[in-house]
Amino acid sequence: MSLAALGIALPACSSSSSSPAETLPATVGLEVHAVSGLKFDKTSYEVGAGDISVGYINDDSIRHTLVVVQGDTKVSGFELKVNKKGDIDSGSVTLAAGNYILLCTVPGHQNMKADLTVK
Ligand SMILES: [Cu+2]
Repeated sequence: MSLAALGIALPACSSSSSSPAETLPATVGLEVHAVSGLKFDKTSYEVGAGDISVGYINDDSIRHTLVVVQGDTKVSGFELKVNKKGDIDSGSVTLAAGNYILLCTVPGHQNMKADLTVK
C-alpha cells in the first residue's frame, strides 16, 4: 500500500465551468425513462425497500414529471421533472415495501402510469 499520492496539487478553484449535472448518480436503484407515446419505458418496475435513488431520463421531446402514488396519496417530497429530450433528473425517496404507482402529472398525460413494486 502506498501513500505517495498525497503530494498531488489540486486546482485552487473551478469557476470556469457551469455545465449542468445531467448525469445519473453512480448508484441508481430505479431508472425510469419517459418515451414517446406518453408512456414510461416499462409498465412495471421493482425495487428494494428503503432509501431509493431514482433516475428519470427523458427519451421523449416534451416535458414530463415523475411522482410516486400509493393508493390515492402522492408520496410527499418527491417529484422529478425532465423538460426536454436528453434531460436527466434524479432524487431519492424512502419507500416501505408495498405496491405503488408511478405517474406523470403533466395535464393530458394520465396514461403515463406504471406499477412500482417495492419489496
Ligand atoms: Cu408525461
